[in-house]
Amino acid sequence: MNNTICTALNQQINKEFFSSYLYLSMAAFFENQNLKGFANWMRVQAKEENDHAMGLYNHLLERGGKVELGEIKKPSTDFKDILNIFEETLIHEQNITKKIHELYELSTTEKDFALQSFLKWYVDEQVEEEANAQELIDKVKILGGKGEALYLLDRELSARVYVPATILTK
Ligand code: OFO
Repeated sequence: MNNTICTALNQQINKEFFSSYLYLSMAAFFENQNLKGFANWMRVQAKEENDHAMGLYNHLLERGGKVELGEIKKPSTDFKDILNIFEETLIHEQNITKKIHELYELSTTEKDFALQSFLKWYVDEQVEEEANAQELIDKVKILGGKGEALYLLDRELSARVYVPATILTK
């Protein structure tokens, strides 16, 4: 594995850990509002992000690359409301998608086809990540902050359970 790829993968590991941090921060905001279902959804999301980071970490090691963990940026703690959080989530995921696509492009220019094959999982995952955030934005908008409906959505989101990402189990 060449140095350019190694550096890029280490940077992506950092971004995935930051994603986990960001969603934990959002989970805490929900928890403080007693929105336990929303908080649960974000806690599960944070665990999945940890898996995304570990998938890249494992790939680097498997290929004889050097893992260099960097500092994790402080995530925001200033969220306005539920809608604002899911809008922030979508913007964040769109940014991650861009980074994954850049990595994919790099795997082509550097002719690292093992990395390219590995990254396909992340390309597909990002489609799901963006769709999930968009779906929650739409639902919250439809509910328009109505108490009873939000309570039901909170209940729905409390059912989300963490399942280890298949990138770690295959
Ligand atoms: Fe949310 O997909 Fe990783 O970062």
